[in-house]
Amino acid sequence: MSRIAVLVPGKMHDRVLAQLKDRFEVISVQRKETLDLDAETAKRIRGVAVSGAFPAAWFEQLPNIEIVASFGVGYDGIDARLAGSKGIIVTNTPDVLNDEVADTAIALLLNTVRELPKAENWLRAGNWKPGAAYPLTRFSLKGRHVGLYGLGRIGLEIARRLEPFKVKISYHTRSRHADAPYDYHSTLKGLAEAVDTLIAIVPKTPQTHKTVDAEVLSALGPDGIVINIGRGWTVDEDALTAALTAGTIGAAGLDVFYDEPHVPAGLLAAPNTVLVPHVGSASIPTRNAMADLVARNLIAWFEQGEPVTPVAETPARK
Ligand code: A2R
Repeated sequence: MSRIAVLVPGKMHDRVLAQLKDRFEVISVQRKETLDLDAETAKRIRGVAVSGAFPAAWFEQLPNIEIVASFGVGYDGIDARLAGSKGIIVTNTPDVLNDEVADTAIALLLNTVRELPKAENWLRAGNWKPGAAYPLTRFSLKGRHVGLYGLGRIGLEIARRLEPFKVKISYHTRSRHADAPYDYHSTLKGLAEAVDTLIAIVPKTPQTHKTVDAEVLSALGPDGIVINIGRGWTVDEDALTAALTAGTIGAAGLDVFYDEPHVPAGLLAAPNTVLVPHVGSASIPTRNAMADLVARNLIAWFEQGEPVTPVAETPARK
């Protein structure tokens, strides 16, 4: 019996490939707007494992796909509604990365507040000599009021980790989360007015585009700190650069950028920034867990007829 054909466009975690190769015929192709596939091969493909975007044109090229298993929790690169309308399942990798991303968020926050990367550079540059000390940091986490923009799976883990730091915690989401013991604000501007530290952990959607804008930044105030661990799409980078440069806010820690891997020169030059290259979930154990979930989704679909973690916009079964 011939094996089910699963397409892998572009780069994919080795652990996904190894598990898929055990059970399926894996067809790897380069990631291009139009995939390099003859019509016969394209017709045989029933599943896809992808990391990053899945352009809408690929749906046209692959008439018999049943499932697109995406590596990562955000699936903004896939038109899930379109997939759903075609009866195609999209899966992502939620939960298995919550702890890692939340840990990274706390590290980014502390590094931004206490300037540890700068202090280390200072030491490595040979500045630590008798009588010389790294300057006291302007900010402390003590007494801060942290606002979470997003209180989903990851946001909640960040909030829980913040509790022992004895900071006040508030949040903004579209709807109040009744079981969350934090102050709710129905607008992002209202949250920014109430807090001095904003952590963004929302998905990339039309509604979240550049919502951390000049107005929100100015509401945070001159001692304000912005941390973004969700998507670069959410922050107006020009407004952030201007606010940091003018001292409208105090500091920013960013893991994600609008047009990765491009980091705007203005942000690189701006004072008081900690900039890291989208490493929120990027540890070997967590990426392994994400890889296993990608593979499990495809295997569960083809062997049991039910994926493990389908996204809300697409069917959970055919
Ligand atoms: O709005 P709600 O109550 O559904 O809360 C969700 C919130 N959210 C928003 N908040 C305000 N305005 C919006 N337009 C808006 N859209 C969504 O973001 C919820 O609290 C949170 C998303 O939570 P989850 O869906 O559980 O996502 P998770 O796993 O925490 O990951 C968040 C994002 C991913 O989509 C990736 O882009 C990134 O983190 O790695």
